Amino acid sequence: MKRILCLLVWAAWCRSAWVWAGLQEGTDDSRWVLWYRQPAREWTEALPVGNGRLGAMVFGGAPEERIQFNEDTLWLGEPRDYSRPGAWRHLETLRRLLFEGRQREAEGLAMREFMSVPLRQMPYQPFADLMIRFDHRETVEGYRRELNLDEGAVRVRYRAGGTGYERTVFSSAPHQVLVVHLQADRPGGLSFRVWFRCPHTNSQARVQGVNRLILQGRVRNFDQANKIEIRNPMRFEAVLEARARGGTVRGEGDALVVENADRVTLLLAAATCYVNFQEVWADPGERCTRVLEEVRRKGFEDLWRAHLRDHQERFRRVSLDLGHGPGDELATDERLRRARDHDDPGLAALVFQYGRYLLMASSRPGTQPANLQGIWNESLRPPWDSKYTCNINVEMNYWPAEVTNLPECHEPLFDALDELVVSGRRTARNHYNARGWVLHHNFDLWRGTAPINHSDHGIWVTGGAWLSLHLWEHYLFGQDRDFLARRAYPVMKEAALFFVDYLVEDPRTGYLISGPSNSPEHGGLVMGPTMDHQIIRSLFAAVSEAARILGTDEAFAAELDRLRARIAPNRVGRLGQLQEWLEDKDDPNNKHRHVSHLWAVYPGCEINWRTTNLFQAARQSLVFRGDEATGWSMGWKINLWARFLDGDHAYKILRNLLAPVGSRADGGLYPNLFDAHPPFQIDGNFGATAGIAEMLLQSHMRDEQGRFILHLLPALPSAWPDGRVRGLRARGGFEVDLAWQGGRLTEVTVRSRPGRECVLLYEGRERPIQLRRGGSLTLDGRLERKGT
Ligand code: FUC
Repeated sequence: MKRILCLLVWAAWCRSAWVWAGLQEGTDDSRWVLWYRQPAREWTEALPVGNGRLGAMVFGGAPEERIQFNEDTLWLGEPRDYSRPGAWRHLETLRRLLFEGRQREAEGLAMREFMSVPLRQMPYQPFADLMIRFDHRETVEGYRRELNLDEGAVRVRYRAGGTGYERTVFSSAPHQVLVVHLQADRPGGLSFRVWFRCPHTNSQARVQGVNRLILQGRVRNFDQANKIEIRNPMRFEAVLEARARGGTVRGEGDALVVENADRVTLLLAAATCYVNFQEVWADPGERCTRVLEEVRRKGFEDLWRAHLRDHQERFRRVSLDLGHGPGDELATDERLRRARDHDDPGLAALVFQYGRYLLMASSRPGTQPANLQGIWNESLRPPWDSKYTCNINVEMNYWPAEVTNLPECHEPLFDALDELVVSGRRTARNHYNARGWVLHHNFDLWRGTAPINHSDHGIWVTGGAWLSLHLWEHYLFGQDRDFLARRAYPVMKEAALFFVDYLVEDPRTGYLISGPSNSPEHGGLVMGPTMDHQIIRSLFAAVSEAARILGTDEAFAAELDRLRARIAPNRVGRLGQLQEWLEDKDDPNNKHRHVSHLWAVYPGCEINWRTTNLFQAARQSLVFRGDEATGWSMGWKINLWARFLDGDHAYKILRNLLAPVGSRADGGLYPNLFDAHPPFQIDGNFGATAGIAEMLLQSHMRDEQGRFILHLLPALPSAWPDGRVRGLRARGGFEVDLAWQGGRLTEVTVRSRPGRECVLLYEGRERPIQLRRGGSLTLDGRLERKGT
């Protein structure tokens, strides 16, 4: 009898704990869930969690779980300068050869004398897998695996041998640990073995005390070509602590064995010796111990609550409803397959929020920026080394940051810029004998800025200029003058200074042009690619405006204005297209994935609906490039069609993206909704999120008085007749909520933190509004005050 009573009490407790962990504090909205009826077999089916620094892919297996984890500073290599002293002596010859039309010779000379030392940068590395083997049977029932975006947690539930099991996994930003919480619905029902599986040969795991596992290692940098081991100071360590309620925990070999526990919390700390791009002296073991010491008195509930608070404060800033349909009821992989042939507005909204989730999980203040795979990587040789490619990719990662209300997630990029300035000054001096700083088309953990890989695409000079404009955008959205003065302006100014020294007069036209450079990855080394000129003009304009706002550098700003007017302008070519190069040689049948010369339409804005001819020509260029594309290229095209105010065309590209990999275009989504280049590359996810925002709200234009124009529903596709969005940000320091029905705006609310004027624009109707500091205003679809 007593036993039965005990069991009843236990069952009641368990139920409340169950509900508590799963639902109570959780989502107000079950739509933000990716879910599946089976564990992941492939890495691209596993579900990502991350706190910006420590990321994991949860496979959700039963009876064996694999949690593959990463730490964002575990890379090959060591601090070094990649620039080539004396390279600048060849600059004039390179230019002369290119002016004479001798591209091959120029590329050959550049390969010999002008490239980075060494030629390639270093790859990002996986850390290890946390393996858990349960002692229950192979066959399970009622299996469900989910990633709840609103909670920032993966949950797995099933029954085996009459017992219900649940595990919850999240990566805590406030406490810097990965938390794996396991429970069974039967007292003492939890028995398992947990161990590390590490892909690095130079690593060992051991048990420490009664409930800790330690993994220590060093990455190996083996030069395959020359068959030599390269010096490698990068050390790493992970510590796993098991806290069990009921039952026992003991070490056995290099594993921990848990027997007959009621519930268990596994805490994983992981770190490397990386301090910054020039120093690698930290003690990773000490870092892990400190993290675990800080959570010594915290129970699972404390960690969960702190995580939820931190996560939801950010995630819930924006909500989106694009309508509903049968897809809403399906498991995510089934839903994706259905989306190949059917509209699924709920899936579009889910992918939008997933991009925001992935940004929060891979880029938080104090971490490394999101790389080509965010922070998630299982390979020792990841595609393109999972570095930071700057001729579109790393920028696209940050396109959603401002507009989808996660501006602090932009910060890791700004920290990286501070380091890139140091390295980029050396490259500016050694390669161009120029002042300021320059970044070519890639950087890595060691902040390499010199031209890498091959002279036909590596010598592209506007990476730093483009990234500097991210600082400016952060200012435009947030209106934080202090940020502009302290962080943005110094970096932007020096980026511009480089081009003051670098730009060269075109002997044929007399314009100032960029070169040697290239239109990213298209057409080889040239003088005067259009994209460079667009970026440099935008940078000069931004620096000059910033100088005026800050009341500084008057002469320098005037010089930039003068030079800016002399840079080769955008040109319309023989086919009515926007020329990608100085020469009118665009091939209308070329479907190249890069659409670099359209930079001025998006993310730039010098070509816009006011510059009618160029706008039309840019549109024609995009038509020539076509709708088929891979991951990030689709992301870019969605934004471009949104800027061309063509919602249905933007939606057409989005539809190609919202389908299983390879089914509608080269790209598409994996079952876990990771975007495929292919293979997985995270930029496409971020491009899609930004693109959906750009379809609903644009704020890149200003009126004659300099007031930002908030263009409402500028590219709403007919596939989303009814919907609402809350919390998008607009330039000028505004936040916007929109509602629409039957394809028409029904309500708009605008809030202003700093208190500013702006102009609302909807279907040709303009309405200036003035908001007080912290004020808000709600208008109807005719832009009249509600109720009047
Ligand atoms: C750019 C692209 C490639 C790839 C690489 C990481 O260079 O042209 O397609 O995305 O980045």
